[in-house]
Amino acid sequence: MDDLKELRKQFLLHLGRAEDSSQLQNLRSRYLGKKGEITGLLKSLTSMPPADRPAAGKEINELKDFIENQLNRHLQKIHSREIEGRIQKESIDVTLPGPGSEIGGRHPISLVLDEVIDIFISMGFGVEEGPEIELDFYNFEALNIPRDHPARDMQDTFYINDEVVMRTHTSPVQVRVMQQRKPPLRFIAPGKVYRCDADISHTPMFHQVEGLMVDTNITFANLKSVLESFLHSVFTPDTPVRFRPSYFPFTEPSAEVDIGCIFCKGSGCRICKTTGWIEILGSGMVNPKVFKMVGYNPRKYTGFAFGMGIERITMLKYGIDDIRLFYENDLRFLGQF
Ligand code: 2NM
Repeated sequence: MDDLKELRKQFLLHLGRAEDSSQLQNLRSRYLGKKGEITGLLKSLTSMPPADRPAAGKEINELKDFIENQLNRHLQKIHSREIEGRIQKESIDVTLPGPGSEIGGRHPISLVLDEVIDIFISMGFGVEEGPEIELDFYNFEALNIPRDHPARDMQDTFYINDEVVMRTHTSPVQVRVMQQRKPPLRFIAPGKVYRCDADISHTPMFHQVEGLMVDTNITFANLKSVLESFLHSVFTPDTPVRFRPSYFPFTEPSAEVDIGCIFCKGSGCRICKTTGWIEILGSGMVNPKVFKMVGYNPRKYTGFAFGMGIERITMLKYGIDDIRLFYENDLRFLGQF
């Protein structure tokens, strides 16, 4: 009996000193654990005279219940105190200013596309749009691109089915407009185009601006002056421009347009492959076969057309060397425009 009183006193002393839940856990195993004081006492009952056992067992169990209750109550108190402390320590000042939100900006392609459109608008061109999913007829057939032309190859064109493709250029817009209206015509067709291609200079989707001017007496001189004015506006007025003979099925004659390399000023570098010139546009006088396809009389009307890739112009304007940067949506890149 005295032992139990002593044990009870000793427990209360220890309990009074316990300050956190881990110390309480230690106390619990010290008194109630497998090798604990109470467990030891209960085991020692077997060595007592049988007559004394019930009374002693009752006393021990009462002490055991007491210790258990005390431990639980104390644990509750310590828990509340710990939570209270965390609430104090981790409280936030809701009146502090926030981190601020980032302000978005225009995509470089969108900026340059609008710049190109504005230049042509200033020269009296209208702006026309058309479907990105296009009939083979408008994308190829009406443009005098024959069935066996490499551009029609499955490797270059996304086919929806035999007659439907993702447009590979915006020329089908020009065909649709010519079918619907009579000359004089002067407009550009900006938009997304699709080709089955992907490397440091090609993405499966890119942006084009094509242009068309049709009337009586439109000549190659008109083509040269419009494109030279455009290039002097989008780059700098002193940028050299040259026209080089080329071939497209939809124009005859055709010309590729180069600008003097804006990086090395013509002396030759990595970008212009040491030629001093950078190819920037395709162009030509509309092929009479195309006029016949849309019901125009090719002996009455002439016209010029051209096409350019906006990604390429944007890369040159900003000195970007990998086209894929435009479509990775990395804010460290996009934030620079
Ligand atoms: C280019 C180059 C040369 C072009 C031709 C036509 C149409 F429909 F009038 F025949 N639209 N666009 C054309 C001509 C496009 O892109 C490199």
